[in-house]
Amino acid sequence: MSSDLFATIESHGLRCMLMRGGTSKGAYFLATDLPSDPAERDDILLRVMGSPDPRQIDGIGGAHPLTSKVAIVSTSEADEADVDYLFLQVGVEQAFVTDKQNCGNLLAGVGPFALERGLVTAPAASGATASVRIRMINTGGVATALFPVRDGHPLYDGDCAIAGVPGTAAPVELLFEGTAGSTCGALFPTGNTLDTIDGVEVTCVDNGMPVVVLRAADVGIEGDESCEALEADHALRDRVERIRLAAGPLMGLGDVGTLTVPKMTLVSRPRHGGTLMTRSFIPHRCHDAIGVLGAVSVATAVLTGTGPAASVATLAAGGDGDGDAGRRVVVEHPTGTLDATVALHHDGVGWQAEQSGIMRTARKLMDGTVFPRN
Ligand code: NQM
Repeated sequence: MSSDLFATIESHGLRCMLMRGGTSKGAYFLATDLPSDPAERDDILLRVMGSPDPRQIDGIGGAHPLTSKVAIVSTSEADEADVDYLFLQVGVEQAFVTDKQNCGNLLAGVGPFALERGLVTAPAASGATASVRIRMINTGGVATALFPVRDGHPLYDGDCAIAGVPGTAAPVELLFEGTAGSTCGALFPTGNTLDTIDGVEVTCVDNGMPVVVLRAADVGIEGDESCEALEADHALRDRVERIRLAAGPLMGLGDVGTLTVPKMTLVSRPRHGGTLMTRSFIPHRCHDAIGVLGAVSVATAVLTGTGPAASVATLAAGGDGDGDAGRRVVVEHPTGTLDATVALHHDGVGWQAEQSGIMRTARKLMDGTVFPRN
């Protein structure tokens, strides 16, 4: 028996805002506009996005994992947050909707969306900055989004450029707390900063996103190949997937065959003056850039000073953003660089990650009613 809301959506459509969040794009909904039953909700979302279909031709999905994403936002009951954000990855070719990972890129749109929908208010003064505390439901942890507002509304235009997005837009600063062990329960879920899987040295790390970091050279590539070339290399993809499937149980994730985590990041020496070069499989398509929390996790691996990431990194000595807010790691990726600031220290017993920060932009693309296909 379907809920009344389900029936109403079938006949009248569903209120939806399409936003670019960082280098991803997704459909943003108020939780109250969607059925509370996850099976009903997922059924609607698959039909909204047009999945399963490699082109998502009969829906609003963009035919790639980075553009087949959903953010569900509601007022938070938690003292430490203003709003709750649930991220859902919607399969493109396969009919799945999963909450087993977070997305720091779509997160960039959550503060502006919450303001657009009246879940939070912002200072009216021109030149003011809104601050929205966002509880990340998928993983725990709180992100604070800081973005400019005008007359109490989000300001989308600005002069902040991020790699992977043409032009410039208003900055959205994201500050993270409590992301260590977000999905795996521990920052270094195997208990080590260096393991060997299938003969390859890896660091398994989860500072907001479970990631397996390995040296590109150890799987026979340079590390700066194009995504097209990497996706066409089936032997490489099989090798990387074998390592991923073996890493899953070691990271406390169990059988990850049908999960979108852990992500796989192949690292090599920096080519453009950054800290290190990356190519990320998320987990089967190659990322045009790198995920936000994925980058925070890779930066965390760098800062331990051990393992594949540290072995290829050129980290500016001392001074490079060092301080309470953390250390800056410039992560090179296929379309540019992403700066992640991570505060990490070893307390004599283990590594502790306190906070991290990253700069994104976001933009409202469309606000209206979406009609799920039949
Ligand atoms: O790691 C892609 C993205 C992401 C996730 C993915 C992300 C993050 O770029 O926080 O942003 O790894 O699936 O949107």
